[in-house]
Amino acid sequence: MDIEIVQGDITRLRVDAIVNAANSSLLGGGGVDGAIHRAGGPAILAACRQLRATSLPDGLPAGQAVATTAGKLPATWVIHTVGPVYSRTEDRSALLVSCYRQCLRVADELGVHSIAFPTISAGVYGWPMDDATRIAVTTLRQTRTSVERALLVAFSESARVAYDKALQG
Ligand code: AR6
Repeated sequence: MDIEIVQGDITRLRVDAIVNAANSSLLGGGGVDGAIHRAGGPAILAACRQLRATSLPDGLPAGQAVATTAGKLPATWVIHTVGPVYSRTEDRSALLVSCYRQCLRVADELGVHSIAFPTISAGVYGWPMDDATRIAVTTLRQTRTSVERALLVAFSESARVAYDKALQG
């Protein structure tokens, strides 16, 4: 899989799937989650509500992933995942690794060729940017998948620098 860093707004990307850093409720929030629902329109929330009413009555656990329509977005799919909240006392990195792996598993099931990831857990959930980007790059490199192209979306200059460093490591 080819891994590229791109700077900007994930909602603008014309790829087969974009990943949402959601919360377990799947019913929206701030950060990239808010941006995706705003730009994609009500079809995404309707699909999330449908999932909650059927297969996910208790919500989506951290480390798991599930796909919905991307509504009005240029992408075809939104793959929702729930990152772990960062803890200074407990190592939750296995859950963050799982987010990337599960997103690629869902992408494979959908026949996705290109996917874009935000820096899962690095916003509201408090994960240090250097570590979050290192885990993203390492996990994508180590996961076997049919996806051909993964974009890592840097939403800030500091994220771009961190990704560049992680890619060189
Ligand atoms: N495009 C790309 N990246 C973005 C965008 C965007 N439009 N907007 C923000 N980011 P966060 P989390 C970056 O907080 O830490 C929500 O309320 C942002 O700069 O969106 O996993 C959910 O509902 C950061 O680097 O997700 C959950 O409750 C990265 O995306 C909670 O936040 C992730 O930041 C999840 O927290």
